[in-house]
Amino acid sequence: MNASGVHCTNLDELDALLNEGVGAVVTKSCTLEYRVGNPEPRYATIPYGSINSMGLPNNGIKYYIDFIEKNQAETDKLIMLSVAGLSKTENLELLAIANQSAAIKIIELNLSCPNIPGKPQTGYDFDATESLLNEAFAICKKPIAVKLPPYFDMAHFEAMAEVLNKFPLAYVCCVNSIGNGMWIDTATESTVIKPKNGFGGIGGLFIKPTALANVRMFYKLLNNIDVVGCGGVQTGQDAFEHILCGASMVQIGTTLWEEGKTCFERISNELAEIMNVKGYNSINDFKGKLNEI
Ligand code: RRO
Repeated sequence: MNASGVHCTNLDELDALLNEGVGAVVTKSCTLEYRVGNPEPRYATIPYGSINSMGLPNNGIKYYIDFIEKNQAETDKLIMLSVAGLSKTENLELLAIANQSAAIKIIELNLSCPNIPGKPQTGYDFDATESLLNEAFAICKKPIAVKLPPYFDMAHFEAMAEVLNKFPLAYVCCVNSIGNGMWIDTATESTVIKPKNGFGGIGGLFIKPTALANVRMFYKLLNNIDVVGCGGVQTGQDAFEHILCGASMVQIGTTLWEEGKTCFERISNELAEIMNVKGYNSINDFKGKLNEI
């Protein structure tokens, strides 16, 4: 599936994804109202990946609910609504609105947008995450998943997993971009994106080791919650590695942005070829079965 934020902000992009070889589609993280986002340039291609500070540009929740109401009944692909309120109150309002629509089957709650000036990521505040999820599950009776930021410390993996294990989450997606990195153009002696003085979320091959570690750790620490892998998937081999770490599904962000929607078929074919060579018939034959030497 696509990673939220890439190829899923407007109807043309969403319709195109539905017609492509994707397993599922997730919409751009939305707020209650339309947001123009941060000033451009706000995405840059860099060696081994990307840097972005889009600033949550989106068309408002109603736009995405309309898309799901129009399309979910006609497609066998699951369409997930991604929500990213700028406050707990906004998140709860978004979930309450989503709860009203019969067409919505699952919601991905984004706890990890790194690019809003002055707004820390909820996923780095364990108490705030627990409090939000407590109220979210009280308000919203639909399956809820979370998109997490990357963690870098064993104590943080354990603290977050302890919180997440208290809730019947549909899945946990690891990882959003690595927040607040920087890339510099030496020729111009300049940052490459404009918002936040050049600080932005890092994605792409750069972050595969961090993504794999997060998938692996949450796969081991979570009880009966699926892990979805995201980060650095350029090839079928990368997808294979995510699944080996424990991912049940894989999201593609930077590669989709750079290559376009044909990446799904290419990566699926490459993954199928690896499975064929290894004699695997289903991802359950190797999911989570990483050899730890
Ligand atoms: O829109 C963004 O700036 C953005 C979001 Br909401 C997110 O979750 N992750 C990201 O890298 N960019």
